[in-house]
Amino acid sequence: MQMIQALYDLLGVQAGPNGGDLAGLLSLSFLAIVSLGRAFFSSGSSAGPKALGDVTVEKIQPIAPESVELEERTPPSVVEKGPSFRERLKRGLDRSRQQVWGRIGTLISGGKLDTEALEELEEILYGADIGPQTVAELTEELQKRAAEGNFEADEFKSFLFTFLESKMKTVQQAVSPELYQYNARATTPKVIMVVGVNGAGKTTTIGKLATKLTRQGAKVVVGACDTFRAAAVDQLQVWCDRAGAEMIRAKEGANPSGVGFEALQAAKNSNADYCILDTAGRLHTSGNLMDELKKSKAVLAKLDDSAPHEVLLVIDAITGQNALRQAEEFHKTLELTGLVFTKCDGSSKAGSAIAIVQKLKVPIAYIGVGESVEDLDIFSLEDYLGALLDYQKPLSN
Ligand SMILES: Nc1nc2c(ncn2[C@@H]2O[C@H](COP(=O)(O)OP(=O)(O)O)[C@@H](O)[C@H]2O)c(=O)[nH]1
Ligand SMILES: [Mg+2]
Repeated sequence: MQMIQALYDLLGVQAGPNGGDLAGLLSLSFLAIVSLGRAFFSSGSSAGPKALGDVTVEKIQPIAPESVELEERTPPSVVEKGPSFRERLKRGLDRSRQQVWGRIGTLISGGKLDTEALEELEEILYGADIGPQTVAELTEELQKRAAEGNFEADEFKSFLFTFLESKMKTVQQAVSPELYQYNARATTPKVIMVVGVNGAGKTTTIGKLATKLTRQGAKVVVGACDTFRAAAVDQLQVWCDRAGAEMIRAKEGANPSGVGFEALQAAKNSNADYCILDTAGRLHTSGNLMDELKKSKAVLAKLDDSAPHEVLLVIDAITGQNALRQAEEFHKTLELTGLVFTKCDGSSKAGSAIAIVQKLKVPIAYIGVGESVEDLDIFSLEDYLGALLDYQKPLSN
């Protein structure tokens, strides 16, 4: 089991509940061999940048992440030994836990919930950004449960866990496994379009995701469609160099949808497994961001009518209530397939995640708790709610 875990770690994959079975081990071994084989065979063919209209194709050879020297302004790729992902997530949710979920418990004393306590409960829950519908449902359920009596602290937490889990579980099951695990049998590139407002963490998330996928042996092409900021393209380039991903870039101010098109074309030509598109969060022209993104999305269908296969919205977890409005607007125009919550290591407003998943019926795919590759992980509902409530779900048999 230790050996399997080490292999999972090497490949940057989180071990699932069946992490110990032989089939899993064999498939991982296969991925490891494919990965090594790719690195070996690609080392001899170095192609310089190629011009493609106003789009330049930079061919970057895979390099081992640890062989890269850190530059001053480059994103961190090496994690210092420190708290685990779960611990950082728990720390990031400290404020929510103390100010919201922990306080609710103290309102129910002796298994009762009087009128005064009920009012306070509603106020706390509204401040938690979980949305009015969930507040109403939770208040009603809590009242019912408190009336039954014997509502002890541990039981209270398990009640909240079960309630919140039931609100998100079905939606969460819709996350595509190919977002985490590269499918070596796929014949066309999986196209992932990443959207979100400026500063949400799109470029960083793409860098981390590209690294996780190339570590599994996948071939990744990244399109730098945020053509409005030269610095954003350079930042992405650093990540792609590290990840061993090919990056398609254009001149500053070029048409973003054109870059997306060229990136997918390049991904198809080189039989890539993934084509990930970084997009702008704000336009430096009077144009409308949503129209631009809609166009960027539509143009991909000319090359693959099922593309993009994923449209991920990156949300800064500190955003709070405004996050739901943001998500609604992006979803209306782009039909999101997944969410990524970043900066959950800060004092995040955790409740908005619950409200967004419930309202939009779009699952959270990834969660970020820092700036390095290891700080992005698959969203686990159980871990998230466990950290939020400081509760460990009993093992089911
Ligand atoms: N603490 C923390 N910082 C993050 C996380 N994700 C991104 N960032 C930082 O947030 C800033 C904006 O990220 P960037 O990827 O450039 O955002 P973009 O404008 O959406 O592309 C950068 O300084 C990132 O290093 C995270 O999960 N935790
Ligand atoms: Mg960016």
